[in-house]
Amino acid sequence: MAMLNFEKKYRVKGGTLVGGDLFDFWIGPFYVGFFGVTTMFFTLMGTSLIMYGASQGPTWNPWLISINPPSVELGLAMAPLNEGGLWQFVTVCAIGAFVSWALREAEICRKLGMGYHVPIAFSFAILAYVSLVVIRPVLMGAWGHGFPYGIFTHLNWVSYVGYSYGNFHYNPAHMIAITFFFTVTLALALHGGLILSAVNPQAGLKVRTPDHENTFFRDTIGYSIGTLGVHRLGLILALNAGFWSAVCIVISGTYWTDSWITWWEQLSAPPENYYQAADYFVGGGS
Ligand code: 07D
Ligand code: 07D
Ligand code: U10
Repeated sequence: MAMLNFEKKYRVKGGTLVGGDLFDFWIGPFYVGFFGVTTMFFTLMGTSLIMYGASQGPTWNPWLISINPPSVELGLAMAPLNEGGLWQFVTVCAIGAFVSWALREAEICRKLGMGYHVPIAFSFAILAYVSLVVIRPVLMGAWGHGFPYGIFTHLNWVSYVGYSYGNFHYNPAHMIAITFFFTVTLALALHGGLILSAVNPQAGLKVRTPDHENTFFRDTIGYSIGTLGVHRLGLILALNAGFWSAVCIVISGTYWTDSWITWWEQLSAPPENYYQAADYFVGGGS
């Protein structure tokens, strides 16, 4: 009830980025806004195109439907509709829908007088997606390097691309990204666990304060990051997980085209003129 009263008070006009009062209204629980309309437009377009692609065969099995990018030979040209053109249109619609969604979030933040942290966070997911289907394909010179839009086919793509670079686990940015993903999971488990243990006690026990929460970690590991700090940490860990994911895929096939295993060998192997260089310095530059 409190929630509904609050909504009644805050649902007033203003704060939009585009469109003024035109779409400044709610439908049921959803705020619409200019970017709500563009979100719906791109989502409906994109979904219809995927449906059309599915209707062209060979299957209606949702696990197996796949909208494939054009062949690599086509380069960065526009493809005929049934030979990758659909994938190109779906990609435009997907980016249109994701960016619209982020901007709609930003308008809602403005209306509420809040920071832009959530849309900024979502923009890192969008960056990861755009790095897969735009940045890397453009750098490599062909839309064919994007991933296919299908549940199983996109898994095949990840596996294929992974093995194309030997062992993808040796990609240093992939290591950093995975470490952030694991760390953010650990952090959320600790945070969720700590909050529930303090503020959702068993019947008969008192709710505990942030002092208890701080003391738990000071007793355990000697330091507490604090109630605000843990949220800053969570956000920064999650943004880094997305950012380093984008990096790990963009550098594969561009900066490094060989197996990722050899990237490490190259680091430890002496350069060709290593011994000459050593002699040079030992000899005092003579
Ligand atoms: C829980 C929020 C809800 C979102 C959900 C996803 C669709 C797709 C479309 C039939 C956490 C909704 C799904 C709208 C239907 C068609 C054409 C988010 C939550 C429930 N993947 N991926 C999945 C996407 C990539 C990889 C599942 C999207 C990259 C691996 C789902 C994208 C790479 C595995 C899915 C994307 C990659 C998956 C669960 C976009 C590297 C799995 C996702 C737009 C990032 C897992 C069968 C989930 C699975 C899985 C969606 C991109 C790897 C179908 C929308 C190319 C290894 N991916 N994915 O819970 O079970 O996300 O696959 O970039 O093992 Mg994927
Ligand atoms: C791209 C999703 C963006 C989503 C958006 C929103 C909708 C709406 C609607 C629900 C980035 C979509 C919204 C559609 C839905 C409703 C209503 C998120 C994206 C904008 N890997 N690997 C990663 C691990 C191996 C390989 C990333 C682990 C193998 C390749 C991450 C392991 C080989 C690529 C990661 C492992 C391999 C990756 C993915 C373990 C295969 C990538 C997370 C334990 C043989 C990809 C940018 C991510 C990447 C990627 C983790 C193993 C290959 C760090 C833990 C060794 C080719 N891997 N991997 O990026 O970096 O999320 O993509 O073995 O391309 Mg890997
Ligand atoms: C957090 C938190 C916290 C909380 C919280 C949460 C984080 C401490 C206080 C939140 C967390 C949770 C609730 C937990 C669960 C969440 C997850 C596990 C994350 C994943 C979430 C999901 C899987 C759910 C996803 C659901 C979604 C995205 C909703 C789907 C809704 C829509 C598609 C509608 C969107 C609305 C829009 C775009 C605008 C309004 C539009 C309409 C209502 C439709 C009408 C359309 C129009 C007016 C436009 C007309 C269309 C046009 C012009 C197009 C025409 C084009 C043609 C081609 C025909 O920390 O605090 O607690 O709770």
